[in-house]
Amino acid sequence: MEFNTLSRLIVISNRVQPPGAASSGAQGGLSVALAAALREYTGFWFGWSGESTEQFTGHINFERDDGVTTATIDLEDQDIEEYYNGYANRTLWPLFHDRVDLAEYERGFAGGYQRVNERFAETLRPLVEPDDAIWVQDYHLFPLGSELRKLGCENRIGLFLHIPWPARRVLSSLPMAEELVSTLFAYDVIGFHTDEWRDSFTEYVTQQLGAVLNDEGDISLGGRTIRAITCPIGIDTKEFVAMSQSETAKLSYRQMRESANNREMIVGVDRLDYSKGLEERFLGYERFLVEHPEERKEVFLLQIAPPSRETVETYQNIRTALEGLSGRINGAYADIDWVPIRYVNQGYRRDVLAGIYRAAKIGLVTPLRDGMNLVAKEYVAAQDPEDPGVLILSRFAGAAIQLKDAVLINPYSAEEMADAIASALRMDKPERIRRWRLLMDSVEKEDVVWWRQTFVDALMTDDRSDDSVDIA
Ligand code: GDG
Repeated sequence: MEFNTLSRLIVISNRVQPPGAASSGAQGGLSVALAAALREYTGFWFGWSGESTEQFTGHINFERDDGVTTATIDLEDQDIEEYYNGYANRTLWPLFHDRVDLAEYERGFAGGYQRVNERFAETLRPLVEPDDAIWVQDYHLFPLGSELRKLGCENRIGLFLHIPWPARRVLSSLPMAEELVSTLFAYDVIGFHTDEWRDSFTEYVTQQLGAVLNDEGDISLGGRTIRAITCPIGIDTKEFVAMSQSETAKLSYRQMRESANNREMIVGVDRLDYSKGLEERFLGYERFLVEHPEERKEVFLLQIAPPSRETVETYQNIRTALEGLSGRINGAYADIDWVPIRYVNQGYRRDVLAGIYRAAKIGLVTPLRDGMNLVAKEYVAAQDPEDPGVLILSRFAGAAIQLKDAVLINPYSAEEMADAIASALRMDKPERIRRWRLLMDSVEKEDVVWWRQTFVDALMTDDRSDDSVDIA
């Protein structure tokens, strides 16, 4: 089927956030990207409202906002605790980011996760028409495809995973991992940001579950054949470039430069999450200050880190650790007219952020593990083509595969980070422009529209001879 003859697209994600609110507050990368993709389709975006209810009723609240129809349901407190705070945030998220030490295995979490996926399927099923394509987002909803099949859904159903797929031995530590991963064979297409995540998935299902990889690259198990594709997400580049030239962005750029007082600014922008490598970033920057005392008052680090998942203890711990670390570094090196780290725990409007990115000589993006990382791409898109800044990027972000012309570093090495900061500050303009053009080329070509088209095309192309609908 041709992409533009698609009748409707139903996108499903854990949280649905009103797209009109995307310009303010701390939006996750996913919600911003989905709002942009959905604006061009009929269909709707289904998921949790973020609200709780005493008893789950299955009532759906439809709204139309900024060109996108949303359909949301409220969940019970117990659902939120077990499914969202529990299995999604305390089990799967740390595990899929290689933090087995932080992963919590509770049967109650797994039960709540399964129950909410069933509730999603039962509520959504009556809204699905035969020609709809269904696109499920992320690790919160792994079993949803299989639950929809049980209810007789024969539609094309795809899943996109926004986070890494872990190594087989890491995933093997999850109780019932095989059962969970088997449910993924209810999908037709599964998308990953990088070949590494896709290959890791393929290795797990072939080695652990006995699935068979055929010559075309499709994978079969239990009478179902699925396609695993690499399809890196992008940003809405045109929109972001336009936003970086808006009056608000210009004002925030000017204010930032004035407040920098002729010093160079290094910027980091991240949800406050242990996967983003913020402690290592502060330590790498401290190392730079130690090794380059002459640069001390010439530069400062602005770290914007809006709090996230605050009810989860590991997130409270990382917040406390960062407060301590930034306080210690500032205490050790600050002078009456200079503070080395400006550490800010609040979110800013996206157009304000765009101006801030543009005012920074260095974008410091150093996750320890990250499915993609959209901040790296936003930083590139916001730069002044005549005088762009330098992107320092972790090798362990999915984005490093596309953004090869950034200064790529190992975020665990404070020395490497310190060297990268020093060389970025010294980098001459022709070299900065050369690198930026190559980075921008990628950010422009593989933007969010390309991502959505690539995934939906793969979802709608059924050239496999399988028995797709015989699934329980
Ligand atoms: C997951 C994966 C993958 C941050 N602070 C503010 C703000 N943000 C926005 C950024 C960016 C987004 O949040 C963060 O995107 P990331 O890609 O870094 O990360 P996750 O939220 O972890 O998202 C990730 C992504 O899904 C998409 O597939 O890239 O690997 O973990 O857009 O700008 N936005 C505003 N104010 C802030 O202060 N408005």
